[in-house]
Amino acid sequence: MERIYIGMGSNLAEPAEQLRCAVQALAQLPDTRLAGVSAFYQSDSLLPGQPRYTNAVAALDCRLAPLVLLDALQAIETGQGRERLERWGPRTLDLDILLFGDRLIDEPRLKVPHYHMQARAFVLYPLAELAPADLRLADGRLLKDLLAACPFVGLERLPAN
Ligand code: PH2
Ligand code: MG
Ligand code: MG
Repeated sequence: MERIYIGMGSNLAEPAEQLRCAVQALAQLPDTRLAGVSAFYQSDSLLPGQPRYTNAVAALDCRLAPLVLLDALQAIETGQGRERLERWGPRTLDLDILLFGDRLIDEPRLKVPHYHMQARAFVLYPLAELAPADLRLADGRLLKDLLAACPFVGLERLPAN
């Protein structure tokens, strides 16, 4: 079993409901145990002119190979109405593999640790709720150093999932 952290985001069609539905789907993946879900957080989109996002992180203990998991996540996104019209367009559901055990993955379809996660408060703060305080990414960076460099700005932690 490897510990995997999934970043979840939605800014269309009842985002919090989309995330709750995605959590149910993650819990049903084969060879996978859902180990935790962070609080939900709202923030403005990184791209102006889009609805606000709701984001969270899920922890999985999983035996699937990385690209098999990626296929399964894309199937969940598609099942929840994700349309791939433009890069960074608004979406009903985005499921990103943030960390995959202690693996560094550099495949055309999948880079892990997830690119840009170090600069995204809506990824780091929910991740920090689930990950051990001394978590070190496969590339050597410490989560607590990333958090220290990424202020908790523009994030609204919602009271309940
Ligand atoms: N995802 C994007 C673009 N902008 N903004 C927020 N707040 N949350 C996201 O998940 C997000 C975004 C593309 O993946
Ligand atoms: Mg994303
Ligand atoms: Mg994505």
